[in-house]
Amino acid sequence: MKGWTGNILRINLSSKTFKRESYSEDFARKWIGGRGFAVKILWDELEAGVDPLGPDNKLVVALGPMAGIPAPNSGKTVVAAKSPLTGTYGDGNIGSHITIQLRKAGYDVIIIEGKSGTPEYVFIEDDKVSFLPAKGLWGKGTFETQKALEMKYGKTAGILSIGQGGENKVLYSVIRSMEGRAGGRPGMGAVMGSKNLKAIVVKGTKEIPMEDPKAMKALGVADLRKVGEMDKKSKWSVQGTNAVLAWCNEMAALPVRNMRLTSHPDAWKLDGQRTSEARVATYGCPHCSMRCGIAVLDKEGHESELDYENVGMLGPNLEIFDIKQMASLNYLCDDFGTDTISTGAVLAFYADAIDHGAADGDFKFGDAERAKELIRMAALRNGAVGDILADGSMRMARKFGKGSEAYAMHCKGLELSAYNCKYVPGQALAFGVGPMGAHHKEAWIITYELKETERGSYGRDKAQKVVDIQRIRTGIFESLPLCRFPWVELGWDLKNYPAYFNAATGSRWTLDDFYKTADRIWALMKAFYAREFPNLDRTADYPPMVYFDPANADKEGIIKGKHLELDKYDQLLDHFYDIRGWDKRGVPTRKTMETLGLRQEADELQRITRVE
Ligand code: PTT
Ligand code: SF4
Repeated sequence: MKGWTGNILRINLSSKTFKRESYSEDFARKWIGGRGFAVKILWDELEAGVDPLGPDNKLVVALGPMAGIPAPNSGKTVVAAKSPLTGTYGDGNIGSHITIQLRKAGYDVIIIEGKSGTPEYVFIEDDKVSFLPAKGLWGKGTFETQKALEMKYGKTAGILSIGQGGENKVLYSVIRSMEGRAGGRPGMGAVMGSKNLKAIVVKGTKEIPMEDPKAMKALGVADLRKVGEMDKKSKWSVQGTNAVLAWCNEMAALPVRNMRLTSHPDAWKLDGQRTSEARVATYGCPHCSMRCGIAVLDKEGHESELDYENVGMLGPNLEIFDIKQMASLNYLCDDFGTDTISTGAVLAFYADAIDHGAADGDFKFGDAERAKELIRMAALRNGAVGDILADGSMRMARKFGKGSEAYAMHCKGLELSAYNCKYVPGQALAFGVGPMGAHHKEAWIITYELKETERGSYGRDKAQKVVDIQRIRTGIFESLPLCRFPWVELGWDLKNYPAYFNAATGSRWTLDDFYKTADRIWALMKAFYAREFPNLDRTADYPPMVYFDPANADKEGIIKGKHLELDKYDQLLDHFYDIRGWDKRGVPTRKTMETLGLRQEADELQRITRVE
């Protein structure tokens, strides 16, 4: 087998043992790598109902045939587990030196099982694994942890670590790497913390296997240069992801005040031009020629790396428009290792629930100093307030009651990213149907929808577009895995990706092969959800109910009086299920699963819930 290492490293933290296992070429070609490997491994190895924060959950670090090879933006790693936030499959895609080092150590996958008795980190050096005490690291933030491990193992060592958020099992804690990378929104940091695992460090010395290394290197290096030239020409990385903020504000799609409002006159204070002007450093992932990590100084003088989601959720969504204060909230999330998107949503929901008399408390929109305290309290689970905030919006709403469930802005427990879908039905569908919850990484159709379609329409074309984008993102970018930005932001031709894959693996795949694999992965992700929640129905695929409430419609501006309509959303959902071959509850049918080569999985699912 060329292109893949064919090896999995299985580490058991309870017994302090490890073993190298191989996987077959059939497995590699059926699941590609990254998310594909992770969802299949977790489906096979986890019993339904397993405690996500117990020793029987497993953390999977998964790479694929493009990971770490010289090709545009190939420095990404998938981290996955059963999520403590949503109770189903969860993953994240993180830029890290671990992508390169793990492949050089001879592995495509690490499976971490069990739980260490005391805080530890693991050091993987080619075929050796050491279990080392995390004394001196446990209780520390991610910046200090990363620095200490870099001092010991070198700047290019592959390092994944957690902060106090993960240690204290904050349900939306992430895994961090390098200066400003973060991944695993649905609580992958908490899964590490529950295993008493502070960090994973990897160093490898072997060659990454490729069918024709010389040809692949020539192609990849030339293309990295071309992507860099396209970026310079388009100037995309001057503002990076935050270029979209001004557009969202103009289009009435910005999250403001717990997504109650869709634009704000002060939003310009945080837009791409302002964050770019405040830049003091630029960071990025390995193997990238369009680095997008813009760091600014926060109120306390720390470097804080900003992306659009961070700015949108910690700025306008909390009605905080002071760039330094917003950057302070972002820095704290990074240091504690808690997700910026969920943090912004949780705090906004808390302020909204207090406003509406559903919760007691003293937090108000716009209060940056109190927001800092609350982020700290959540990360440390300080007191009853810290504890409830650490559990995320869905559980907060269950506790608060009094109708607050309607405006807790999550789907399946995962908080919405920074696109306010008050009157954007296609993007609302993209959030609603995500088997992991509401994450723009699955399908970001908002620019297409607002630029190229009638905004308020619920046509089949929108459902088709959601499926098309899900196929591209999961089949190519989450599974090879690679960063999607050359394609999304610079228009780098998708046909380049089968060319890299074929050069690395000696295959003759076309884009359709990736899309078919993506459908298989998606069907299994939704089957995973159905196995965990056998009584599911289509309401699991609805966006927050406040979007359907006429009283929530904007009182002024370009979408004045507009809101989503439930009967029409149901029609859109029917189109989506029909295109995917899922039943009216949103469960893949037996025919669909069998066509995708998932007969065994359909049989297993049938033992737990109805498979039509
Ligand atoms: C990603 C999510 C995003 S998506 C952002 S900003 W974005 C937030 N970033 C956080 C952060 O920072 N610190 C923190 N404590 N929490 C954070 N949570 C949020 O996490 C990220 C980039 C970005 S920046 C995006 S869009 C793209 N995402 C990709 C993806 O999902 N898949 C893929 N194949 N390529 C992608 N390229 C881009 O990567 P999650 P990163 Mg990320 C500080 O992890 O869980 O997927 O959530 O990994 O290396 O930091 O790169 O406007
Ligand atoms: Fe990382 Fe940004 Fe480069 Fe993508 S574009 S690889 S997220 S630095």
